[in-house]
Amino acid sequence: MSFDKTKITLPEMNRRSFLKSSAMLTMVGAASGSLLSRGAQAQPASKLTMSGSHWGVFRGRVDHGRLVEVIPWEHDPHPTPMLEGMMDSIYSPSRIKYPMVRRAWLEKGPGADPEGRGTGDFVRVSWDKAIDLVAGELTRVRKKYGSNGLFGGSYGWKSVGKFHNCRTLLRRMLKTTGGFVNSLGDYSTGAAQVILPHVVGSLEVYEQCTSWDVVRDNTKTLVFWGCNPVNTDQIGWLIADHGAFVGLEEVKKAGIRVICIDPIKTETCQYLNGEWLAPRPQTDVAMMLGIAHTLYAEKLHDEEFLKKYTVGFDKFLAYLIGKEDGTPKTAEWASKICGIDADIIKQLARDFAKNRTMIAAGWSIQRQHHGEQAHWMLVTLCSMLGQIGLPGGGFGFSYHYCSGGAPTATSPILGGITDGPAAPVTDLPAGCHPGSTESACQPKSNSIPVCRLVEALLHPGRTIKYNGSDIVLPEIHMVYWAGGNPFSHQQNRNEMVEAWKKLDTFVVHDFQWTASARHADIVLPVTTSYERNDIEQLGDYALSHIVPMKKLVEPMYEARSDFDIFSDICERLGKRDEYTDGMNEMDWIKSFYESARLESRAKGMEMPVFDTFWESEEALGFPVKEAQKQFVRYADFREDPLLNALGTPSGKIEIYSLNIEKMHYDDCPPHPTWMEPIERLDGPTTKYPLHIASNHPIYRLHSQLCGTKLREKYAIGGREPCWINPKDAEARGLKDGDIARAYNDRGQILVGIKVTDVIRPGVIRINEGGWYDPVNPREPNSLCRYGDVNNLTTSVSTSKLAQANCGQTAVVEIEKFTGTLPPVEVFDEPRKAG
Ligand code: PGD
Ligand code: PGD
Repeated sequence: MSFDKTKITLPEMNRRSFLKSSAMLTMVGAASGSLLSRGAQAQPASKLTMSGSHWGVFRGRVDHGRLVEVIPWEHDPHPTPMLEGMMDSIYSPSRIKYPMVRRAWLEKGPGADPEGRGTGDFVRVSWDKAIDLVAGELTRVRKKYGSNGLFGGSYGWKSVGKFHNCRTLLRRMLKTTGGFVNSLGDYSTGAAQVILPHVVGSLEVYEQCTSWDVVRDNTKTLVFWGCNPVNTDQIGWLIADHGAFVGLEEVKKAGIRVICIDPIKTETCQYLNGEWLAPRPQTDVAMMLGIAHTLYAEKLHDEEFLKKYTVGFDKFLAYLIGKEDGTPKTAEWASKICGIDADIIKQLARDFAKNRTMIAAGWSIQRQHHGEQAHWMLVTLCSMLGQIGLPGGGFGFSYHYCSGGAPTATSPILGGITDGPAAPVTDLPAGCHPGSTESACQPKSNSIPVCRLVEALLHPGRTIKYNGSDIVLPEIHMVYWAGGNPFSHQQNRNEMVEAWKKLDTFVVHDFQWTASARHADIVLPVTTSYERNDIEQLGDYALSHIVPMKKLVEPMYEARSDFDIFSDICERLGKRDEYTDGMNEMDWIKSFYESARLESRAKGMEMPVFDTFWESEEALGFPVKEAQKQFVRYADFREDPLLNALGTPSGKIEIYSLNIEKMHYDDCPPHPTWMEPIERLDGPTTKYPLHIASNHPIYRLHSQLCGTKLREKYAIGGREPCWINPKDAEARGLKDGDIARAYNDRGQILVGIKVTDVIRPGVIRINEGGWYDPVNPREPNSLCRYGDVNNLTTSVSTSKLAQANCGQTAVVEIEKFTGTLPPVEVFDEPRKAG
């Protein structure tokens, strides 16, 4: 090789297999023993092809054109069992085979029989016809309603790969051919990513954390606050590196004290033998205030830190001690709300202050009504503790996501396909001409907060507040989705189904018959990433390798890549060359690699030429510097707060925000505040007795893989599982394996019962991502047979500040299902597809 092996390495061709262990690497195994895989078996080195996924790097064994084996990469410290499901996603019966159009739409035109969406009455059409229909409808809608009539925000996940990035490819097509309405923010951190720039001057939720090595060597108390990395670090937005599992193992070996604050005794808590504290869900801000009050009352807070690195503590203090509203936020006050004993709250304050404490927070605590307050209050609490910027102290908001805390390698950033040049101006105000520089003639930003699409469909023209600005919700007639599954991720399914009836046309690209595809008018079958070539980096934070993602098998049935489909649509609209830049799949992949090669040269490293890399069947590794292993978040700010000022107006941590004060929002005051959510367990106005924790699933990435054999590992009676505490189960006459109906005013679903004492009384767990399967789609509030939890959640937004989703806000009742069990149908092709 012509490159410096000491700096960049293609690992030795040592193809050991973890296949045997892959199936056994269950979460249960993780909870009881080592998280790292060992004892790999030797495998023959032939016919294996490398690729990558949200679940890790792997090699696929192909026999007579069929993928028969998936072997986790030998350098993966903790392969996930989800890789098994990945293989099945190619061959599962839920695969979309051909372009399909809803019969009423095809025969009677856009908007016909909107109640028929989801009934499965599809007609197969040729690709030519499908492309004509989509191109024609884009033209019709834009001509009649302008680009504001077309929503292309297409929020959601996709597959890994820098080229076949379907959401970006969709936006590129929509931009190239005219304008469209886009989306703002995301469902993961919708509230935190809007509030934290006001508080610490950056999104923070996606920033690197203090490294696991530093935690191991310095932290005395490690708190997982609504945070379950053993589950959620199984996946990556890029290819998962699983570096967090190495960190967790080190923490365990070091014997660090671990406290888990969570209504569920999580896999992380069990693995690390943590102390489990189970507050009422949605009451974390009150509990944090109780700790903060104790710190202040017992003079344990760090005045020096507050003075030097923060602004607004005095105003917050008036609230904390009750000067502002007459209610001191004592541990006793907090205890009544959160259900944790006041003495425990006080002891937490003392322990946190006296020991080096790292608080690792997950994101469920902000996916709730008034979710902005949780992370703001957590930063405030850590500011009072004064350990931010010290080794092993402060907070970390991404330890549970894509292995935050795994040290970052010195590697080039691998570029990817972009959404192209700025959108042509199609909706100019009257009297303006294209290219005008007058401010009144600038195109309006037509983006809406990501979870407000349903509100826009139901209330076009309504003005909503958003982070200091006003947004007029557009009148949308056509929705286009490629990547993401809105009939899984959006809250209040029945409201959404009603809203969708307002649409003329809904187009979906996917490779499986998700509920979104079933509710579409035009469904286009795409390839999985195992049926095409691509390239990707390993580890969102680690960025340790560049991985060749080589095609394993030919496309199934008539599936085509999103890129090819969009290229054809652009051709119909006279824009093919602008869209493709005259390049094909391999040209693009090579161009990304070559740019990275140039960048790496500037960093003093020499990557091999593309062909060598591509043919090597190996991931290209980059070095990790010692400084990265010793990374401490906010150390530079602590060292010199003037030189390394934060991106806030004051350059400091803002415990009180003048910018938020100016917004005058009644649901987001200018300092962290406890506010009752619209509903919660034992809340003052709550109608139903059980809270649902709609956590992220152990064996799925949201709804991805739900349509595969992996379901056999967790489904109960063929339904999505529902964890329930023995006390709550007994009170309702429920036992393991029963099928039950969970319901509230918004919807009803069937679930399979799992009785377990790792969940707090009063709370049930039904994971998000179960496929929506209404018994009769034409009937309002139809029973969902499989168990899509978003039938039960509320679509209210967090506040006027972030307008984010509240997936974790829902209370329900549950009862044994005694009727005739309707069969689950959602995992097969729609009934009348053909
Ligand atoms: P996924 O199941 O990942 O869910 O919602 P999201 O919509 O992201 O959907 C990805 C879809 O893209 C799948 O249908 C997959 O088949 C498809 N896909 C994959 N690769 C390709 C490709 O190459 N081309 C095309 N065209 N399609 C492809 C997730 C969202 O749910 C998120 S991120 C969060 S954090 C929220 N979490 C919760 C929650 O905690 N609680 C509740 N109640 N609700 C939530 N909803 C949110
Ligand atoms: P959740 O599972 O929703 O994960 O990361 P996030 O941290 O949001 O919640 C984490 C923990 O919070 C759970 O143990 C839950 O019991 C607890 N919890 C729920 N409500 C409360 C509460 O009110 N208070 C407290 N203290 N705890 C509470 C999600 C992240 O995971 C995201 S956004 C994505 S997109 C990825 N999704 C997946 C996935 O779908 N599947 C897996 N296996 N891994 C993922 N990783 C990522």
